[in-house]
This record gives sequence, C-alpha cells and structure tokens, in this order.
Amino acid sequence: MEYKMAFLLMLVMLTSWVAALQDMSGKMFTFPIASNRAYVKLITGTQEFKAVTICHRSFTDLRRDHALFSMATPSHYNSFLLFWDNTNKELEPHVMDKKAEYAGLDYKMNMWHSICTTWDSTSGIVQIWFNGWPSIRKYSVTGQIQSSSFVIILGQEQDSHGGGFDQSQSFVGMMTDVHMWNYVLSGCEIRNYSDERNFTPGNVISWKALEFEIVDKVLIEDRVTQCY
Ligand SMILES: *[C@@H]1O[C@H](CO)[C@@H](O)[C@H](O)[C@H]1NC(C)=O
Ligand SMILES: [Ca+2]
Repeated sequence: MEYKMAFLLMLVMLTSWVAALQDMSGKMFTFPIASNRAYVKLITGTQEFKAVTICHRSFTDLRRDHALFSMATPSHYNSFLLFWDNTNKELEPHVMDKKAEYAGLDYKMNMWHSICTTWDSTSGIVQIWFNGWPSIRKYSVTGQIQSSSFVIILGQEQDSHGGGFDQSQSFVGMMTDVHMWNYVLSGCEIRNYSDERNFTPGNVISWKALEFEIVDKVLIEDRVTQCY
C-alpha cells in the first residue's frame, strides 16, 4: 500500500515536472489586464550570480511605470529588477537594490523592443542594449548575488519576496524570448539576439525550455510574425 502511494506520488511529481518545461519558441505571454494578481513565475535552480545577462522582447502601450523583469530574494526584493520609470522616462536596472538610470531611450509604445541588461559582479558595471544598441556602462554594485530562493516574476514588481504587487506597476502587453545567463554576453551575441538570429540560449532561463507557473490572467499565444 505504502509503496503504491509512493509510486503514485512520484508519477504525479514527474508529470508535473515534465508539463512545466515548455519550448516556447514562436509563443508569447499576453498580459491582457492591469491587476495586482496576474503574473508568470519563472523557475531556476541557480543559487548564485557572478554576472547576469537578461534579454526579452516586450510590447506595450502603457503610459505609466511598469516592471519588465523582477527577481527577488528574501534580503533584496530588487535583487535584479528592470523598471520603466514613466515620470523620468527612463529604464532602471536595479541590482541588489542599487538603481542605475538610463534616459533618452526610444521606448515607443505599440512596437516590439528587444532589451538586454548586463551586470558583472567584479566591476559592478551595468549596461543596457536597447534594440541592439548599447547604452553607456554605469557603475551599480559589486559582489555576488546569492540566494537559495530566487523568485523571478514577469508581469508584476515585487515589493516583498514573491509578493507586494501593485497594479499601478504591473505590465500590460506581450512578452517573448525571455532568456537569462549567468555571464555577460558579447556585444555580437546581443546584436544577434536583437536581430533574431543565432544566439546561445540562456543557461539560467531559456525560452526554449522554460519552466514556469502562470497565476491568474496571463495567456500563452502564438506570436505571428509572418503571413504566407
Ligand atoms: C550571429 O549569427 C550569425 C548568423 O546566424 C552566426 O553566423 C554567428 O555565429 C552568430 N554570432 C554569435 C556570436 O553567436
Ligand atoms: Ca512596487
């Protein structure tokens, strides 16, 4: 009896594991409403970062603040955050709660933008590659990001570890091709990502083998790029 239960439990765990891993190529997440509930949680086993590159493509018509990527640990809710500050019209990468500010980017509504953010723990330098064009390199913070419980969320901005969402900072629109690496990608590789050519998929988060959990109203839809 007990063996049978254990076997069943293992089977359930195995199937949910398999079901959660998905090749999302050609798909996108659609965040159709502003709320403080809807989000996608991305799952990774990584526990420390000596460097980070995060790339994603997003499409929105928001005219207010919103988060594009939010990673929290119990000690740093903005462990790694990419935030659009609509008052100052700037993209703000936060690393371990330290904010850098990038103004003057052509962050237009109603079109796709490829955005890559890099950070290196030794130099403390952050950089944004906006549609394949590099920003200046700014000092943020040095020292590794470590945690046994990273919570990575798309669609909401965390003001606590895995929560503290605010509707007025939620993301509404579409997002695709989310990748995360634990190293800084070369400029050529980032240009390739932006141009949708060949690049090495993320070794921390890969859109081609995405482990995630959807909470509330977020859809997986086809990203139609061409008509035949
Ligand atoms: C960029 O893409 C081209 C064409 O697909 C490929 O030949 C090249 O190796 C790629 N470069 C990098 C750095 O991945
Ligand atoms: Ca907030």
